[in-house]
Amino acid sequence: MKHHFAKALTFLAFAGFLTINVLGQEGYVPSAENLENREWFQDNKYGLFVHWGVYSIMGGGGEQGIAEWIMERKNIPVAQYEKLPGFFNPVEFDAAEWVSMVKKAGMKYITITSKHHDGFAMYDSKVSDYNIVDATPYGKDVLGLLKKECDKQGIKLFFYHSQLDWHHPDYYPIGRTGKEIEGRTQSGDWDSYIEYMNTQLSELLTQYGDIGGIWFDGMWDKPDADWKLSETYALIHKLQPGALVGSNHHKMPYPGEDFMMFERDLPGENSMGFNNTGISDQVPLEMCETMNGSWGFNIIDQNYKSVKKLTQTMVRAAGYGANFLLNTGPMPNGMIQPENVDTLMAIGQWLERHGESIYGTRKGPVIPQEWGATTQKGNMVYIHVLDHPGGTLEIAGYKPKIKTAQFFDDGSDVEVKKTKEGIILTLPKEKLQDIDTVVVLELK
Ligand code: H79
Repeated sequence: MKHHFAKALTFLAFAGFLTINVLGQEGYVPSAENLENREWFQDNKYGLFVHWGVYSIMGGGGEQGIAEWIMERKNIPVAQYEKLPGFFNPVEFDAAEWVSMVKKAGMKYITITSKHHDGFAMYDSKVSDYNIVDATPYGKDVLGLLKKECDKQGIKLFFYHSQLDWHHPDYYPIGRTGKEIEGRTQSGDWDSYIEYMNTQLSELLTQYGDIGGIWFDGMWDKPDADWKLSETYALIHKLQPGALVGSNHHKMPYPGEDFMMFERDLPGENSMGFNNTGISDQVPLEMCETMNGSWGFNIIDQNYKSVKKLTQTMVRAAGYGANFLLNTGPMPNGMIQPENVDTLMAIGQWLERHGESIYGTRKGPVIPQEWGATTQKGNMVYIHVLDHPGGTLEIAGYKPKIKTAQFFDDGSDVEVKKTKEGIILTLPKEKLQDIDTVVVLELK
């Protein structure tokens, strides 16, 4: 009996130990500035995700579905991959042009890779020479240049930072990916790796002024490792209490995290198969999506999603109260793929006209349905009809007290009938818009 009891105690102590180590910042209380930034984040809704690194040179190696993962997917030996920085010379990179494009697109922030899984730092890092300033002929700190321009044009900058690292000698034991890459470390000190990562994060949080936040990815590579999240998150919140921390670990947010993200997936829809943990109602949400099938530059991937599809996804995300972080993989010369620029400009035009129904809103009273989604701002409700043949649209379970109901595009009245179940809108075919027929309800 005693023996069992002791065993149980040991187990409990061990479980507690694990919990403490796996979870983030226990007892985390976000600063006032942090809470303000969460509101800013939710009000501003739309950002540009940028996957740019030395992998961009390879352009996926002529294969669909490969870009920033090429080191792993093609098992390029570490010593050979290390040659890539020597070829990285994005002479056409123009931060002002990028940020102007972002502004015209109606985007309000940029989230760019400071380091992806390949371990290469795209900024001036002092703790390792494996970075754009020390290891490339270009020699300039592109993140620094971008930040200056973002400040000038009023765009927030976030950093995507990979916890997974196929290059660092102390990333040991190695995780579930990159097992076949020749030349990866055979031994190493995990604590030193965490320290290295924290030092790089300190650099990112002290070298560039106020940043929007850190977008972590890759923890899933070693689900059972001691990531010491508490330490990392406390460090970030100490250096910049306003910076938002998020992690793409496909779990409910840990304490210390300030937003929750969904990769290529509307919140709760789990179309990727790994976002199955539910939706937090504690922190802001964000969905990220690719314009074709790749994050980093892929030279053959022409599988572009239409402007209509992407805009509708943004609207549906807003209907869940989630931001939309739309990705581009800049080319190795530093320019944004022209096809992507065209798409961004077209979505920007839609937003210029319809932004009122997206910016500053929160999720609406009716969760997204086949036919569309709803958003809300004060006593204004925006019903976004995305997929409907016209005629009557019944919204069951919603019984608003309506003052006025109008089509957003021409201000004409919308016929609304109240029923026992909810409301029925009449949508004449000639009023339907190709992308989104917005009906605005002013509530009493
Ligand atoms: O940066 C982009 C991608 O490179 C990165 N996240 C986006 C934003 C990304 N890495 N992996 N994935 C996306 C999907 C891969 C998932 C897998 Fe696994 C990793 C499959 C097996 C290991 C995680 C763990 C999902 C399933 C198990």
